[in-house]
Order: sequence, then structure tokens, then C-alpha cells
Amino acid sequence: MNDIFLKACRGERVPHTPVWIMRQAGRYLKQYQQVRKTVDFLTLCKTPELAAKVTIQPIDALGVDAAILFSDILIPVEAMGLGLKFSEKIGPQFSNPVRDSAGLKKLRIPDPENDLGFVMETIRILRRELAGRVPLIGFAGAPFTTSTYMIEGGTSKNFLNTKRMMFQNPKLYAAIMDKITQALTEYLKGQIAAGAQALQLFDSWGGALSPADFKIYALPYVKEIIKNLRKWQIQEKKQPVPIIYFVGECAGVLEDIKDSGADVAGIDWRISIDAAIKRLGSKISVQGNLDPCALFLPKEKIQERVKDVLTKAKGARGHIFNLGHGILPETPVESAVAVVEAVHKYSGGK
Ligand code: 1CP
Repeated sequence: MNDIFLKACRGERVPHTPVWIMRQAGRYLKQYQQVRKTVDFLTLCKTPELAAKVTIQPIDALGVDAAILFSDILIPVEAMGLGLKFSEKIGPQFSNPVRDSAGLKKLRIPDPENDLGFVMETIRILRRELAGRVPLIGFAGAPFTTSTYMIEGGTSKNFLNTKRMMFQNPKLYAAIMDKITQALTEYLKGQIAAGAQALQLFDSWGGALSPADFKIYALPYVKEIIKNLRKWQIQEKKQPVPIIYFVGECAGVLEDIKDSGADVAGIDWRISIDAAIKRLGSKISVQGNLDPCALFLPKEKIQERVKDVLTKAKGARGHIFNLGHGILPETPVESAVAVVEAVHKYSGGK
């Protein structure tokens, strides 16, 4: 069993730095495109055998140290009753964005097995098929990032509808966030029960909030999820699974990430990892943080940048190598392979 990733999450000694890549299953892989030719994105997410297949593709192609469940942060939102569509050009769109108390009342708390059974089944298939080769990461969007899609109705640049609601109707925003927090807690419990061995909360748009607003509108809900998951795991006598909290543009809120209760802070590339580690302290591991565009450099330069991140991360309690955000669809696959090889080679491993 390759449990190097789990050990690094917990801050234990490892023979080499583990590496995985955010969005490692996706369009930059020919094998993924082949599957996507036959089914649309949502059908792929909802067909456990296919979702499991594309989850394993990057393990074979890149040799990464962890698998991440193939799904999307918007899948549980659809199950809350929002009517999701994906289009190639516009991206995700919800037909029923939540803008008022009537919208709030209609929100459902999905039952993981009854409403999102296809995700749970994908996890069960993956644990069988991976058979200990690498650990499986489950995930969800963090409540703030999830709320932006629910309130905007899709992708957004400045999150005006979300922030307007926060500032003009804070009670409504808090009530929506409570519902999201409850729904995501149940969803993540379901993933652990089905076999997820670690969890990542994606707060991709967290950096759009001022640090003061992050403390009010994002952090408390993340803390609540983590606290409730831990309580439940103790009650159920389950081994605690490591929790990674990734925040895009995190530099303004590192002290909050440190206080979130997460085992690992996922950081983007806009801050040097040694500066981030100083502020995060020695009670939390760190994940990151190569610029996804560095994969468009020649191989030797990629290796230099990998070495640089590894050297700067030496003072961390534990380090999991990753990009600072998702891999881009245009990325040459050889560059992703070069990153994984360089991490293994230069961190003292095989
Ligand atoms: O095949 C396709 O064309 C669909 C592209 C695609 C893929 C491959 C989308 C649409 N989602 C995914 C998979 C996905 N999404 C994973 C799979 C596991 C892996 O990492 O390999 C994960 C973890 C996500 C998470 C996700 N979805 C996030 C958080 C991570 C991040 O990159 O910030 C977000 C913000 C989404 C929303 C989303 N999904 C897809 C799109 C086009 C969008 C919108 C992005 C935006 O608003 O700009």
C-alpha cells in the first residue's frame, strides 16, 4: 500500500514527497477525451464505472501518489434542487439560482446514498480497483465557493449577487450557508463511509473576499464541517481521515486556514511556499504550489521549478506537492509526467 500521501498529510516521515495534481483527470489526457467523446460530462459523473475509469487514468499515465474521485463540486448542488446544465462554451449553469427566502425554502438536504448514490458507488468501485495502489481522495466545494455558484447561477467574475446578498441581507446569506454546510457535511460523511481515505474542500474563489469578510462569510462554515466530521468519526469509531483545505489566492487568509481545523493547507502559487509555511506554523501540513502555467516551460526549467518548491517546503510539518490550482486542458502530458518524476527524484525517493 502506497500511503506516503496520507503520512505527509499527518506530518509523518516519508521516503519521498508525495505528489498529485488538482484536476488530474481531464481534457489534457487523450484517454479522458476518448471517454468524453462517448458521453457528456454530467453522464460521465453519474456513471460509476466510467467515473472510476477516468479517475484511474492519471494514476497509470503520471504515476501520482493519490487518486481523486472524478466528480464535480456542483454535483451535490444539483441534488439540493438547482437544475444543473453544463455547456462547453458557457460552463455550468443552474436554472434555479437562490436569490430570496423562497429559493432558500426549496433547498433540499440530499441523502448521500439515495440522492447521490452514484458518487458513493464510484468510491466503492475505486477502492476495489485501486486495491491499495494509492489512497483515494474524496472532495466537495467549501461552502463559500459553493454558494457563489448557487447564488450567481453559474461562473462569475466579481460575485456581485453573492456579495450583495451578504451585505444587504446577511440573515438570508447565513441561512443559505447553514443549509449548504449541513448538506456538504452529510455528503462528506457519505464519502467517508463509502471509502474515501482523505477529503479536500475546494474554496477556489475564497480569495475574492477581503480577509475580514473571509472570517465572517467563509471560515466559520468550513470549521463547522470539519468539527462535525471529526465528531462523527469518533462516534462511529472510524479512523480519522485527513482533511485538506484549499483556498485560491490564499495569501490574505493563511492564519484563518491554520485555524480551520484542517490537517493540510492547500495553497496557490501567488505566495512563495516558504513564506506561507512560516505563517501556517508547525501544526498543519502544506500542499502546493507550482504555477499551472509552469508546465508550459521546457523540461529542464520545469525540473528547476520543482526543485525550488521542494527546497522551500523543507521546513513544513509535511509537504504534498501539487500545482497551485487545476492543471489546464492545453497542458502537454509530458510536462505533467516531468513534474511527477522530478518530485520523486529530487525529494530523495525512487
Ligand atoms: O470534460 C469537460 O469538459 C468538463 C471539464 C470538467 C472536469 C474535468 C469540469 C467542469 N469539472 C471537472 C472535474 C472536476 N472538477 C474534478 C475532478 C477530479 C480531478 O481533479 O481530477 C474536480 C476536483 C473538480 C472541482 C471543481 N469544479 C472546482 C474546484 C477546483 C478548481 O479547479 O477550482 C470548480 C470551481 C468546479 C466547477 C466547474 N466544473 C467544470 C467547470 C467548467 C467549472 C466552472 C469553473 C469556473 O467557474 O470557472
